[in-house]
Amino acid sequence: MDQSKIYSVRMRASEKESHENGGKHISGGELLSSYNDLPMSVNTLLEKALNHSRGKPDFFQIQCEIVNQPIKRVNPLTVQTNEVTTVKEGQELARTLLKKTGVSEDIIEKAYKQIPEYAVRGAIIIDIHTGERIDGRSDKGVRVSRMDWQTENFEKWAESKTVPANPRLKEALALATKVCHHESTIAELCWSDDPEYITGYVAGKHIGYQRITQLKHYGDERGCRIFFVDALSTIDTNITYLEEQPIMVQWEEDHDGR
Ligand code: WAQ
Ligand code: MG
Repeated sequence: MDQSKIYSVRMRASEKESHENGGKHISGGELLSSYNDLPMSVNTLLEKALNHSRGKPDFFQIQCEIVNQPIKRVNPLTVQTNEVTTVKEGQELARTLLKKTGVSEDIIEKAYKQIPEYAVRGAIIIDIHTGERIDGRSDKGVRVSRMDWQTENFEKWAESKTVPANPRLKEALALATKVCHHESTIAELCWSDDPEYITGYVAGKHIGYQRITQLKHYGDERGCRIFFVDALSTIDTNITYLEEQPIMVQWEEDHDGR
C-alpha cells in the first residue's frame, strides 16, 4: 500500500431515521484504503450497509478522508478459541477472563448490570476503579476507526493459526488489537449485535484475544462492546487515540508471541 496517500473510509447505516434522529443502528464499518483502492473500499462498505441481518437501511453514509498521521504497524493479539456448550457457560468464562486481566469482581458485576441500558452504535468505556461509564458519549458511544488489516496478510495468519479466515474475525481482531495496544486499556468485552452471530470475546494485553463460542442466544439483536480502562485523567487522549490513530495490523511471523 502506498504510504503517502491513505484514506480512512467509514460507513454507518440505520433504519427509519439517521442515528442522530433516533433511527435504529443497522451496521457500521471502517477501513484504511489507498487512493487507487477507494472504489473497491467504498464498495466493500456499501455491500456491508445494504446486506445486513439487522435489516435494510433507510439511511446510510460513507465518508472518506485523508489520513495525515503516519500509520503504525502492530502485530495481532494472540488468539485462542474457547468452545462452550451454553451461553451461561460462555458468560461465566467471560467473567473469569475479565478477572484475569485485572478487573475486580464487583466492577465486572457493576458493568454487567449496566449492559441492558446501552443501545449505542459504538463502544462504552468503563473505569476499572469505579465501574462507572466515562466516555461521555451517551447514545453514540465511541467508534474506533482508522484500523485495518490487509486481507493477504490476514489470510496467511489465519491459515497458520487454523482459524476461519472470515472478515468478521479480521475486523474484530484488528479492533481489539488497536484497543489493547493503548496503555490504559485493561480489557475488552464484546459480542455482536447481529442476531445470527453468537461468538464473542474477551481481550487483553496478556490474555490476548479469547474467543468464546457462545455469548448470547441466536436471534438476539443486543450486542455489547465495553472497554475497561485504568486512567480517568487521560480519557480524552484515549478517545482521540481510538478514533484517530491509524493502525495497520500486520502479522510478522518472527515477532509472533507463540
Ligand atoms: N468501534 C466501537 N464500537 C464498535 C465498532 C467500532 N468500530 N464496531 C462495532 N462496535 C460496537 C457496536 O456497539 C456494535 O453494536 C457492537 O460493537 C457489535 O459490533 O469470531 O461482529 O460488528 O472472533 O456486530 C466478535 C467475534 C464479533 C468475532 C463482534 O461485532 C470472532 C462483531 P459487531
Ligand atoms: Mg453488528
